[in-house]
Amino acid sequence: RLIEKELRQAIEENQLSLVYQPKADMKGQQILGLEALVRWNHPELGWISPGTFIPIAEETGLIHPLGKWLLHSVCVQNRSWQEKGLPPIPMAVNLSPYEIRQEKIVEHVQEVLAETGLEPQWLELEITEGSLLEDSFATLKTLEQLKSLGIRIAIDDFGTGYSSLAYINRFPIDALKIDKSFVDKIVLGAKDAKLVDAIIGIANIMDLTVIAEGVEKEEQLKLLESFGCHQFQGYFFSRPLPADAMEEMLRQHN
Ligand code: G
Ligand code: G
Ligand code: MN
Ligand code: NA
Repeated sequence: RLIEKELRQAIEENQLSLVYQPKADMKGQQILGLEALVRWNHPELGWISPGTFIPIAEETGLIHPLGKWLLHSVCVQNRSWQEKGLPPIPMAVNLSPYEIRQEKIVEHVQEVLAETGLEPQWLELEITEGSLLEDSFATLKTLEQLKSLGIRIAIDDFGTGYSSLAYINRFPIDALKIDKSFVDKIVLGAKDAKLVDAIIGIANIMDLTVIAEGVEKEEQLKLLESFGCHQFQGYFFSRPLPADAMEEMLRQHN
C-alpha cells in the first residue's frame, strides 16, 4: 500500500516529530510530567493524525521501528533538558498493544536507556487498558520486567474498556489516567461523577497517581480536585507543544 511505503519513508527521513503535553498539579502551578505525542508532517499531504497512521503502523509492523524511534527521541529530549539544568520530570511514551506483545520490548527499552544514559525513573510507559486484556499472563510478565528496569507504568484511557479494578491489583502500575470521555461527563451530582469519585478513591488507597485527561474547563478541574485527583492534562492547562515551546514553558513553571 502507498501509505505504508510513505510511512516507512517518514520514519527513515525524519518526517515524524514529537509534541509534548504537560501533566500539571491540580492548582495548575507546577508541571509534574509530560506526555510525548507523535506527529507526521507529510511533504505533500501535510499533517496526518496519529489516529490515522498508528493503526496502519500496527497492521504493517512499522509500529516497531516507529516505537523505537519514539522511545529513543523522548529519552534524548529528556536527557537534554536535564543537562540544560531544568528540574527533572518523568516523560511518558504511549506504547501500542502490539509493542507490549513483542518479545523484545524489554530488551529495546533497556537498550534505549543505556544508549541515552537516561535514568529509568524519568521514563514512563502509557499502556491502554485494552492491552491488558489480551494474553494477560504474557503481558503481566512483560510489565513486571519493565517495572524491574525502574521505569514507571501508567494505564491510559482508563474507563473506556472494562475499567476493571482487578488490573490495578494484578499489574505493576504506578499511575492511572482517567479517559477524557469520562472527564467530559462529570458534572456535579451526575452518576458518572460518582463513579469517577469512587475510582479515584480506590486508586488513592492503592497508592497510585491519578491523572485526569482532556480537562477543558475549570469546573471539571475543581470537581476532580475535590475527588482527590492528583494531576491533570488538557487544553485548560496546555495543548501539546513542540519541544522549543515546551522548554520555554518548563522554565516558566518549574
Ligand atoms: O495526539 P492525538 O490526540 O492526535 O493522538 C491521537 C491518538 O494517537 C491517541 O489515541 C494517542 O494515544 C495516539 N498516539 C499519539 N501519539 C502516539 C505515540 O507516540 N504512540 C502511540 N502508540 N500512539 C500515539
Ligand atoms: O490516547 P491518548 O490519551 O494517549 O491521547 C491523548 C490525546 O488527547 C492527544 O492526542 C491530545 O492531543 C488529546 N488531548 C489532550 N488534551 C485534550 C483536551 O483537553 N481536549 C481534547 N479534545 N483533546 C485533548
Ligand atoms: Mn496517552
Ligand atoms: Na487517553
